[in-house]
Amino acid sequence: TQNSTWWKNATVYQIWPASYKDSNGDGVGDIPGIISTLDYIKDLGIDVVWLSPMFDSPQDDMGYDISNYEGIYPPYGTMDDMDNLIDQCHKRGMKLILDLVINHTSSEHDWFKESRSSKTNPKRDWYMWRPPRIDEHGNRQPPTNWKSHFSGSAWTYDELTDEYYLHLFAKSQPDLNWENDETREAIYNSAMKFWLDKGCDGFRIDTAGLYSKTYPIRDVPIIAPDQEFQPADAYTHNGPRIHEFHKEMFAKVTSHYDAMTVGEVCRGSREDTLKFVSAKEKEMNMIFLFDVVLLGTQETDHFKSEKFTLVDFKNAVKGQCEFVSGTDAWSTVFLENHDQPRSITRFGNASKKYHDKSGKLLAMMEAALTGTLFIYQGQEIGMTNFSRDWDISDYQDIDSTNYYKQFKAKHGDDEKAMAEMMDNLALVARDHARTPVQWDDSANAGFTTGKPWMKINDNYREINVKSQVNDPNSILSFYKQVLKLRKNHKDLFIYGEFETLDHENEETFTFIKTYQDKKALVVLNFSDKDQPFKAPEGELLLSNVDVEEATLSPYEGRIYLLS
Ligand code: TEU
Repeated sequence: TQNSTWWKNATVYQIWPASYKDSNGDGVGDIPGIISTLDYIKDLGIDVVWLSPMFDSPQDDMGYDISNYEGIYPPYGTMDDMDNLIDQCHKRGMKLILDLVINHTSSEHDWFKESRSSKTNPKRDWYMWRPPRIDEHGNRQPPTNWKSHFSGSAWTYDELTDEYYLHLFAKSQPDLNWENDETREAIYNSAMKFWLDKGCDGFRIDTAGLYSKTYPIRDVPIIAPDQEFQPADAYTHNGPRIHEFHKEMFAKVTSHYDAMTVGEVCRGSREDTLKFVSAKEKEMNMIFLFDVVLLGTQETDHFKSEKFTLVDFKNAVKGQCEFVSGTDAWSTVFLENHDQPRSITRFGNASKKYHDKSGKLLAMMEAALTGTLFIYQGQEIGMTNFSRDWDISDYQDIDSTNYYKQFKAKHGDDEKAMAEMMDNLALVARDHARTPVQWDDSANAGFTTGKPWMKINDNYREINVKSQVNDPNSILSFYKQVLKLRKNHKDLFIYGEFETLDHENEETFTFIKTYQDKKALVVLNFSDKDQPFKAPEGELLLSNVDVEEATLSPYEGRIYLLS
C-alpha cells in the first residue's frame, strides 16, 4: 500500500521508444536498445524511467492507440524483453513506470471490434455509440459539434450499424465508455494490474481528465465561430464523475501497490485540479500542469503560437509552483515531453553562440523548482527543434499532418498563410521531440544501422551524446551536476517555497527558494545582453560560466545558498 512518498524525490527520464535506440537495424528504436543504455541513464542521476507506450498498436498515434494492453509492439521487442527491462532497471536501483492510455483504445483492439460488430453485442456499450443527427436537409450529421484534438469531427460514422462512435483523438482511437462498470473493471485488470503484477512501479496516466463526459451528450457552446467543429473541453474535460473514477482506480488498483502515478491534466480550475493530487483525496500522486509548455498557444488552435514575454513565462512557472503550496498536494516540473517542441528552441536560444549556455540555464531553473522533475530523452544533451526548411513530408505526426491537410484545403492558395502555418509547425509541432536521439556523429547519429523511421536532426554532428559524455563542460555533464545539487539540497529545491524577486524584469528571472531557515537565490539571465547584478552574501553553489563577474553575461545563471 501507499505509505511512502519516494516519488517526490525522484528524477524521471522519459523514453519515447520509437526514437530512442535501435538495436537490430530495422530503423525503429526497441527495448533491447533501451536496456543497452540503462547505465547511461543511471549515470545521469535518474531514479525512474517512464516508458511511453510500447504496447501492441497499429501506431496511428505512435502507440497511444493500443490494440492489446498485454502485448508488445513487435518491432519494439517481446514480453521477455519487457521482463528483462523491468529487471535491469530494478537491478540498478531504478524504477520503471509505463504509460496508461485508457481514455481510448485503438479501433484494432478486440474490445472495439466486438463493440462495433452489432448493436446487441455485449461490449456495444464499452464505447460511445450514438445515432446520426439528421439535419434540416435530411442529411446525416455527427451527433454533436465536437472537434477531435487531431482536427475534424470527434465522431466517425460506421455503416455497419448506422451509428457514430466518439473519438476525442484520431478516428482510430475510439473513446471507452467509462460509465460502464464492466469496462472500468476490464481496464483495471488488463491495462493496470497486469503490469503492476509484473513489477512495474506505476504509471504516467494519459489524458487523465477526459474519462468522464458530461451527459446528456450535446453540442458545446461555439467558441471558434470560424471553425466547423468546436473544441469540446467544456463537456469532456474534468466531467462530473472524473474524481469518482480516479478514487475508484486508487482504491481498487494503485493503492494496493507502491505505485507512482502522474496524470496528464492540462487545464482546469485550481480547486478542481487540486482534487486530483491532494493526498487526502486518494486519487493520483501528481499531475502535469501545462501553463508553461502551452505559453503562447491558443485553445481553439494549438498550432497558432504567439510571442510571449519573460514575465508571461515567469507567471506560468510561478502559477505551477504555487499551485500546491500550502496544501497536501504534490506537483511536477518539466519543460519537454513527446508532445512538446524542444525547450532550448522554445525557451532558450538555439543559436550556435548560446545553445549550450541557454540549455544549461534551463537545466538550472528546472533543478531548482518544486516538485518531481521530469526530463525527456535528448533534453540532457540539448537537442533542438529541426530546421524550418524541412518539408511537410518530413513531418510524421498525425496531429501535424492532419492539421496541414485541413489547413491546405482551406488556405492552399494563400502563400503567406501557408508559410505562416509552416512557421508554426517549425515552432510547436510534436515532431520536434520525435526525431531520433543523437548518440554520436556517425551515420544516422548512432541511432540505427538501418534507415531511421524518421529523419535525424541535421545538427547531430554538433549535438550528440558521444561528444558530450567525457567533456566536463558539456550540457550533459552539467545536467549530472545540477541533478546532484538538487538532491544534495532536496529541502530547498524539491520542497522549498518559491518566490520571485524583481518580477516585472523582462531580462532576468530571479527567484528565492525557502525551506525553514534555509534560502537559495536563483538568478537567470534570459537575455543575450549583460545584466547588472549584485552578488548576495552567501555561497555560490552553481553557475553556467567559468568566471564570476560583477555583471551577468548573456544567458548566465547562478545559484547561491544565502547566509
Ligand atoms: O496527449 C493529450 C493531449 O492533451 C494532446 O492532445 C496535446 O494537447 C497535444 O498533443 C498537444 O499538441 C496525450 C498524449 O501525450 C499524446 O501523445 C496522445 O496523442 C494523446 O494523449 C492521445 O492519446
